[in-house]
Amino acid sequence: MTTTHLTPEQIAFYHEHGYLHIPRVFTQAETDELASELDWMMDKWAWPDASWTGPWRKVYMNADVEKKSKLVGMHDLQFYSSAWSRCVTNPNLVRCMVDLLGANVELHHTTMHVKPPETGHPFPMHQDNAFYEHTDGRYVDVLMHLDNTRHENGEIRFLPGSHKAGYLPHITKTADGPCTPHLPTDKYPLDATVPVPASRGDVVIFNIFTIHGSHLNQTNEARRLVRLGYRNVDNVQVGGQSKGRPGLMVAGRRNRRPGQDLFTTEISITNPVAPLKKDAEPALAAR
Ligand SMILES: O=C(O)CCC(=O)C(=O)O
Repeated sequence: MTTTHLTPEQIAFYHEHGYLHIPRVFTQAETDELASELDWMMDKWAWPDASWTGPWRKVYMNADVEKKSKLVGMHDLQFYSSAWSRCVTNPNLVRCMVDLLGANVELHHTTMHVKPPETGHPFPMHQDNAFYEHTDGRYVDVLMHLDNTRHENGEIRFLPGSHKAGYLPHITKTADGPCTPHLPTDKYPLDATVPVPASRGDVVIFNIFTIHGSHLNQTNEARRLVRLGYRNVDNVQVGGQSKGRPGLMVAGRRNRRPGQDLFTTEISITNPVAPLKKDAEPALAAR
């Protein structure tokens, strides 16, 4: 275990390029446990196909692959597995978040991204702010690696420095109707990006405005990543996934805004216990 605080060089790299690879944040034993819990959730809870929609699919996949390509996904793994609750509060990781976000840090969400073997879903270039819009850039996405990544299984790729331009308009509909938000493939091709391969137990982090994507998994093994989103607690969410939902404070305190009420204890969503057909869930929700 080597991570304590980020070095000044790491912090400067993140602010300059909008991403950072941090090796060995999790031990081998922690990673093994998280991987085994993730496999259990893939079997018992996850959407077997949470693929993104849009015209980009025909650019990055031929007709045969496009038909077969899938993404296995679900949100908020910490609600289903205590090992993943420990993951989101891991002291090494939280120290890194404090170094980048300030003393008061809130967990926003976690999302599983598993690219199944051979035709595992590519991601077109996009900014995560298109899915959970925030007021400013004090939001870090963390990709926790359960597998080693490389070109063949679709490692994460970034457009360095792209976070500095702020939030860009995304394609969200076509003539056929709505599609998953993404940037135009001709202006933002996947190939014109920097690959960041990483090892099991590493994290690769990036700013909510950093443009990124990844290629197809062409190997015969799944590529398992989980995204953990953390924000400075004063960075107010404007729209999208998990808006209005309080998150766990992983460092410091929640400052009270003038007139701010306490959180409600009422649940406003329904969560039927049965029957629940996993594959009946809308694909777009899987972010
Ligand atoms: O899992 C991947 O390869 C892409 C991740 C991604 O685009 C995201 O987490 O926003």
